Amino acid sequence: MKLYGTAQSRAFRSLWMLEELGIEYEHENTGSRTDAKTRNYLENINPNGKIPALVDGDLVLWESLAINLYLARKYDGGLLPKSLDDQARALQWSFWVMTEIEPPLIEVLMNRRGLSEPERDSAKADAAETALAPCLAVLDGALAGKRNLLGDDFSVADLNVASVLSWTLLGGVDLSAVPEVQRWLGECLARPAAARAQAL
Ligand SMILES: N[C@@H](CCC(=O)N[C@@H](CS)C(=O)NCC(=O)O)C(=O)O
Repeated sequence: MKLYGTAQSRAFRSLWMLEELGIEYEHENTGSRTDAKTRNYLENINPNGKIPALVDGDLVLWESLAINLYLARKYDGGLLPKSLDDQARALQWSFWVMTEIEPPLIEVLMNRRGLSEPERDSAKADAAETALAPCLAVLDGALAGKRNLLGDDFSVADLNVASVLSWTLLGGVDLSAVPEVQRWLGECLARPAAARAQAL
């Protein structure tokens, strides 16, 4: 099994999952700008020219959170919820974080850190942070009275949502209005597997 993508990218999400599962894998430290644009990578790994990508036997898979859902299902590390209802909720939260949270969060991150200083627009970053607030409030409500998203146990739902939300720390998003999110995100990112993935 091989995972393509540097940990300083969305590949962190899948590296975190692999580290949680404790399975053997090869890490190809592919960067997004050049390595993911080679003819070989485009033809054989990911035609989108993006990272991460996973090769597991005959399966070549891209999209970070899809990779994680696959890994949780294939390798029993206890991260796939047991019931069909909770598996559906894991899908729901994964699609939600990609569609509702990631776009405004990228806007914050790019305009506070990613772009060169002259290109950054603090008004755009602030507007995107404002747009995030109702979504974060939804997450805060879902976490109230629960240790994790689907109950007591940490699952792929938590990993997928927290790995995207880890960018709130990089982007300086104020989480003080959503204390449950702050608590839960801190606990998720303090897991040894997350720290190992970050250090890769
Ligand atoms: N939705 C994809 C996005 C992948 C993605 O955009 N990865 C970035 C690195 S964080 C990339 O490879 N960018 C290269 C490019 O856009 O040319 C996923 O979550 O896997």
